[in-house]
Amino acid sequence: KNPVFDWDNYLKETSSSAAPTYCFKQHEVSPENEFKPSMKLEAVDPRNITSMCIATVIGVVGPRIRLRLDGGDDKNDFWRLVDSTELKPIGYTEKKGGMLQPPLGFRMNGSLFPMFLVKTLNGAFYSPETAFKSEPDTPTDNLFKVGQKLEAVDKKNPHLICVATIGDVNKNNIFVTFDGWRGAFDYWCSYDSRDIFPVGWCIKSGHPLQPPGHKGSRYSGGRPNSAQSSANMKQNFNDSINLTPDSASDLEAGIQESCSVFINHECKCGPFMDSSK
Ligand code: MLZ
Repeated sequence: KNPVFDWDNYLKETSSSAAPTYCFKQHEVSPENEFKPSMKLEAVDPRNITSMCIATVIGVVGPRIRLRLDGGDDKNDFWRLVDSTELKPIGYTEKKGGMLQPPLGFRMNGSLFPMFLVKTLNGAFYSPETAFKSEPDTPTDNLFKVGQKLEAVDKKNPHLICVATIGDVNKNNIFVTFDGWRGAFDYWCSYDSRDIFPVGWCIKSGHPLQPPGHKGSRYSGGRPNSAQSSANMKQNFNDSINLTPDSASDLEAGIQESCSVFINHECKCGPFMDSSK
């Protein structure tokens, strides 16, 4: 078991401060998690956000649940907070006059979906209405400041909530950088994202917190748009795949010339490629 991460000490060591709680779209006290594995509910399909699907609770950690869409595969599980507006009790969509949809990648012929629905819900363990908690208020403005610390979901490993720093602020967006990971997991998101939490949220909510990595601090908390950071990102990427500056520029030119590059979606592709494409 991991020892509890010592935020007080870390803030002192890094002479930084925590982003104030009023910056975040999170409840002061996390709601209770009443979901249990195998319970069913309705959830927005994360890969097709206009669809409401049937989902099954696969795991429960603190105020978060791990979900799998019924009729989909087991490679696209996702995590949601129990106070997410994307979660609804079984029956919600029909009551609203809508229709439940097969998940993206439904494993049967679409014409079989109505029958599949009946089967998957027959005798199922429905999540109780009380398990669905109301969403927190949205802060009226983006009040984050560069350098402030927070806890944030690692979108590439979404079961993890990790030690992070605000690397940049632009209008309604913030750049979340993960301490000690040289930029490999950093991302932009809206200031009212549900994936970011104040310092101390994990311990208060009974959720594990991943401590900083050991990959040096060259790129922790840096600004991604400055020439310096961009150079750092290239250097880090080259380091990570053992490229010399020469072979790196050949590779870069090659990537820009060719029409398509096929890459494994699990790869960390560095600054030149988007692994989601
Ligand atoms: N096993 C992975 C986890 C990295 C998680 C980083 N979180 C910011 C790795 O070591 O690459």
